[in-house]
Amino acid sequence: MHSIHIEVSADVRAALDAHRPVVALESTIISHGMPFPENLEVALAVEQVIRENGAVPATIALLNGVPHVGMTRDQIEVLARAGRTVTKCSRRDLPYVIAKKLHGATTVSATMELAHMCGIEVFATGGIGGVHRGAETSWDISTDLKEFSRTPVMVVSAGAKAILDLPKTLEYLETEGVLVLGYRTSEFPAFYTPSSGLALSHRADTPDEIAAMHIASRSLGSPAGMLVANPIPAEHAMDKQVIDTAIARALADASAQGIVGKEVTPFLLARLCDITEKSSLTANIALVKNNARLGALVAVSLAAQRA
Ligand code: PSU
Ligand code: MN
Repeated sequence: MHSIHIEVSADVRAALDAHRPVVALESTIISHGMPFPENLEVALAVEQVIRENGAVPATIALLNGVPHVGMTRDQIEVLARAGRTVTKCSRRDLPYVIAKKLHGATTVSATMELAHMCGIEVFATGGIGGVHRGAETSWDISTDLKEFSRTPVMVVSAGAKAILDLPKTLEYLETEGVLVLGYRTSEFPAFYTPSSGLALSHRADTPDEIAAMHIASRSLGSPAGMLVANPIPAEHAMDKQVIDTAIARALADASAQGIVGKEVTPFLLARLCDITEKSSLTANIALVKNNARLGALVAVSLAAQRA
């Protein structure tokens, strides 16, 4: 068993001890995914959506090297104001940030790992990392994808952004034995738009079905997590032409400026926000809340089915 100290907030601790529903939230979306002050407003609003739907939110980050699961408003504000100066922390970065006693904002992979260590099984976010376009030469494949194969946490997301190579991302997940479940859709959603044209093999139409599949996965003893792909609601979706053009420009800028490694995703997210004059941010906020709601409903169902 692990022996590292994790600072679990009192409300999250109480919920876990009583087997009540808890939903994990990541913090890179706060520090590196959105500008201040919208990032702070969204982080707090998303927690509220989870509470309104019957679960306890557990925002995860490292403060002075200590992993925190469940954070206060003031702690979230520290990350929101610090923005991209906080260390973006994927699984490989955790030992460094812990030993150096740094602040770290957790990506999907590190959030899954810390959530799992605390017994949290449901995690809601916006988009996951994936196989980048040009990966056949750059080898840029997010460690988020590998994490799904070894950590049994369900992640509710709006699919993956078309800054990525979506067909390769789905192929990678299939190779790693990860169930990708469309929620009320048979297509993989493309984050800002509800569809990518890529068919999914599996779908679910109710939170109960999703929870039952997670229970089945756990009862098989599978180490794998699950990706629940929840499309952006139609009324908040962006125009495909507008977002595709913005993505092409952002990718060209990244390439011209020689952006590589862990800087790629934050750079692209910030460029998209600028290029679209924040209309991408408005869509992003709507879909994160939508994912938080579904995450809470699934966590509630999971607790009920196990009771
Ligand atoms: N995609 C988004 N928004 C985000 C991220 C990805 O649409 O905020 C963040 C998540 O924290 C994700 C991380 O885990 O970026 C992936 O980074 P990379 O591509 O460097 O693995
Ligand atoms: Mn990468």
